[in-house]
Amino acid sequence: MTRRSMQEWGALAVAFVVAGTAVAFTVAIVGSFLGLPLALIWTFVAIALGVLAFPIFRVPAPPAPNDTAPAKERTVMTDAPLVGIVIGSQSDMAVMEECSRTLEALGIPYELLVASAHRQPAKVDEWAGGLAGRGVKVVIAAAGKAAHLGGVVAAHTPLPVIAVPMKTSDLGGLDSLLSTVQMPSGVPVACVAINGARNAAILAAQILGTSMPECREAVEKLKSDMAGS
Ligand code: RP5
Repeated sequence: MTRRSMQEWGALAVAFVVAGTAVAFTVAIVGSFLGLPLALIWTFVAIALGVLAFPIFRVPAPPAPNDTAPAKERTVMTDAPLVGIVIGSQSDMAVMEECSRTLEALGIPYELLVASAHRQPAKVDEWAGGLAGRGVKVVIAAAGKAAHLGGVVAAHTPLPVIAVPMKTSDLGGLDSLLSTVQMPSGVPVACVAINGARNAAILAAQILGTSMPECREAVEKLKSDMAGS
């Protein structure tokens, strides 16, 4: 039963209760031959319906978004992505759209996955472990708070990983920055600025540019445009 139909049933039951009670007391007051017995029966029916209607009106509260909201699956896919972007939460999307836009402007195909290192570790492991075999060359991982996503991805792929520490409401992103940048020796993660989505895309293009002339040229044009020349 949908939430709407439950509410409709609840409204109907309450209307029935009100109408029944009104009829019962009208009959009792007018003093018809049925009188008090009918009034009592109606009152009992009204109370019973009221009790039944109560749980119908108790629509379950939606789950807290941070606890159980399912993250979206791959939200952008191309046939032959060169860059794999993973973001820890849908809430990171607004900032990371600049990363996607920059890659698009540079003509670099990418895919984007929403997956949390904490809530969906198996999904992150599987995705990261398959990237190199699918021809992806660089990974961008964006996460906030105790931001382990970049490190977890780096643990599962030989590809270079660029991390974007997300700005947070509690600590302004310093939490994300330190969690991301302080990787122990042996598992490097390149880290751009807090919310540095655009720089992550440009750095990915520069890495690609070391072996792909078209990417290097795209970066050269970007730099030239920034210089106003
Ligand atoms: C991290 O925790 C995410 O990358 C996000 O930046 C932060 C908060 O996530 P939500 O609670 O908004 O899903 O995992």
